[in-house]
Amino acid sequence: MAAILIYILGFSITFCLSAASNVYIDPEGYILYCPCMGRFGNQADHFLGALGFSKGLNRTLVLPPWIEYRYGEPRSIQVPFDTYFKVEPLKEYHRVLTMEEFMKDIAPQIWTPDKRIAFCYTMRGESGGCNAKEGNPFGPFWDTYDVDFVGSEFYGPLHYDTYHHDMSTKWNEKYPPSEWPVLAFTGAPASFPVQIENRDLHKYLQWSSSIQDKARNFIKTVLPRGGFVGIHLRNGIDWVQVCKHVPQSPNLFSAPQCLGYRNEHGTLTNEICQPSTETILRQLKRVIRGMDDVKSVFVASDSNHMLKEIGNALKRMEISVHRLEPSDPHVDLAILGQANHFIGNCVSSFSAFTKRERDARGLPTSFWGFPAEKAAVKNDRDEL
Ligand code: GFB
Repeated sequence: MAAILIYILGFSITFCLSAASNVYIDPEGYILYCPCMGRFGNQADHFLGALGFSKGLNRTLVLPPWIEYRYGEPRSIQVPFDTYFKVEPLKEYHRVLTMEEFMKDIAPQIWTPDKRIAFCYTMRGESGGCNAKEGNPFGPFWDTYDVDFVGSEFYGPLHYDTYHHDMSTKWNEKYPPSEWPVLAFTGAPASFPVQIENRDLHKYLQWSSSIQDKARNFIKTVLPRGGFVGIHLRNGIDWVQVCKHVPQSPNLFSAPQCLGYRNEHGTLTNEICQPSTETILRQLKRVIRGMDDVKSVFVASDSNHMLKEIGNALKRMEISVHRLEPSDPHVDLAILGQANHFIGNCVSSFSAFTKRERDARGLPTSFWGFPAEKAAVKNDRDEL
């Protein structure tokens, strides 16, 4: 009996620890994906979905870099995952490693160039197959790691909702890790906006020390001592285009975060998507009046911070208004996460990031233009 046990143990260890390098290879396999849709907020939504999906399939998740776009540059830039977030807290939930670690240590053992198959739901592009490297950011993403694909695999009709339909079993039956050690997806194996079951995974997503320090330093050195309200004003030209879809889209983008996934809390209005100056000032004053010891307002925006308008409106309350300069979206988010109260844009996935982070810590959030104002409006308007 003992001999059999020793034999089995010996076999498993040989299987898991590659002889060549003593690197641990997960016998349950790996999931790799390109966060090829949208900017940071979209990618964060997708990341939580991919994390839940990897847990469902019991495969190690390879943490992809964040994809960024610089004005005037034709190719995306890939920023290592751990530039913005800590890796360790994620391990409390599931097995993960960075893309850089995977390519350096694991790929040479189990994902050599001849084994690189791209996964997609169905044909992508003109020439058959997944065309995983066609276009930006697809090509630049895989090029960053010198990855080329030798084939394509269409996984439809399987999908990513591992909380229903016995989906994990179906994936593992069709793609057993022994035959398919790596599933490399052309896009995120996740839905947008984030599936409700994966929202809470945000608690494992914690800012890197460098982002955290920058946010703390700003709060300590720039904001006056006392409480502060953080607000997100999403008002650039791209957003004006997005809000044109309001009449046809009762639950546009991240709107389920306030309206509910089935619109159980209401329908989208233009004031929720692009609140008027009047709404912003009125709502901000109302929030401040309901709080103790607010000394400042921190404004994050992709375009117009409205510092003058807000400063004038709050002058009598002796509240100062601040923004971060130069602009930095991740530090903006980390500061918003620390505010005593946050007012966000319900449609924006950038705001959704902060909402989830604050929910995880039990901090309050409200949204511009939601719920629709009735009686309170008139009283407040009279005071403006
Ligand atoms: O994050 P994101 O997917 O959120 O894209 P939305 C918006 C980007 O705009 C952010 C910048 O990643 C930032 O680069 N941005 C937005 C900001 N708000 C701020 C801010 O307060 N501070 C700073 N520094 N930067 C949607 C996308 O944006 O916009 C869609 O989801 C589409 O894919 C649409 O592109 C037009 O959900 O707000």
